[in-house]
Amino acid sequence: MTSSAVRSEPWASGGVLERYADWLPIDASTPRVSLGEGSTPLVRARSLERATGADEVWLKLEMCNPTGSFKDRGMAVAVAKAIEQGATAVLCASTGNTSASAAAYAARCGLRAFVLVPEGRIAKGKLAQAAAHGAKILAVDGNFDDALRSAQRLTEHLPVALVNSVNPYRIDGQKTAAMEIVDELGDAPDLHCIPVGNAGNITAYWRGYREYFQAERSSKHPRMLGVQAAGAAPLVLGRPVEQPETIATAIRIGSPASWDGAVAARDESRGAIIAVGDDEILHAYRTLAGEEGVFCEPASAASVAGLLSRHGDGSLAGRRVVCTITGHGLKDPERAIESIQADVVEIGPEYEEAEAVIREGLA
Ligand code: AN7
Repeated sequence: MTSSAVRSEPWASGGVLERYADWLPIDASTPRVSLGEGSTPLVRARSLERATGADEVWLKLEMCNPTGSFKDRGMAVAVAKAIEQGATAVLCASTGNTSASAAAYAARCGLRAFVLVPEGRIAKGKLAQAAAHGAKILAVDGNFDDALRSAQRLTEHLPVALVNSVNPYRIDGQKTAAMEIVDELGDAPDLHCIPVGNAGNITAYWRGYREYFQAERSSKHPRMLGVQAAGAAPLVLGRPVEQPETIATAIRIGSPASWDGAVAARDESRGAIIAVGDDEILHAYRTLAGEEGVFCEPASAASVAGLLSRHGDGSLAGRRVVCTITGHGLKDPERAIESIQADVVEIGPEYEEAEAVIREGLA
């Protein structure tokens, strides 16, 4: 197969700038930046179908993007546009995944990356990614909201491109996930569940669903169910939270930048934004890993926790549901070790000891 034939296949890993070029604010002069993001798996979740009574529950595995989170879709577009506009450096504030993604795409494109992260409050895997890709890491003695405020001011004064989701190209890149879902299912789902932190992604999905509906690629809009952690739920409370707290560090955000986008997604879709407790998040986290084979990070499990909290009573008969699984469980191994009881037996090097344990396990 020639390379151009590979590129023309919708499932080939040409990335979102290739696959969704017609839907993005790009032209022939925009570099086709890609690490093969997008075209992520959409898999059925039978245990959630049983719990909710829904005809179909699908998981959109955005954790399968190249750096292990949904951020890569938007980062590919934001970095491409930054290069097109002459930038040589990118900057972001991050609870971890944005910094991992920015660092990776910057490394690939020969740009400098500066990332501001709340010190001690980002998962180790994400920090390792930013370090591995050679980003300059600014460990902020404050929370994400403080870091984002600084990041926005810094980009006003310095020749660096801001690649947080306040950058509209991030939203455009991320909306392609909703388009992929419609392309794969043949229509929009009835309900879409998604974790909400800085609120860029719910804004992006809603834009993707709307644009596809307007272009008659789908016959309906889904209701959007945004899910926040109870200790970091400004959109549920209707006001910013000064000291957000949750074990789901990715969504430990008190003052979401895309507040209006999230509210519009909620109201225009006749959906809801709800809060779930850390215990519910951890329950969903364990269920996804143990019963579906999907090891995501806690923030990602919030979408499923929200689905179960609203519809765990089996009220979704006849409906088709999609949950976005935003980030990979390997990013936060410490949380997994702390909150999932490992089934470990210590044995000597002899064959017989291993055999005895396995015989007992099979019994
Ligand atoms: C796994 O990386 O904000 O509502 O700085 O990493 O679009 O913010 C991450 C957010 C959900 C929430 N799931 O998405 C960051 C950052 C995971 C995340 C969210 C994030 P938004």
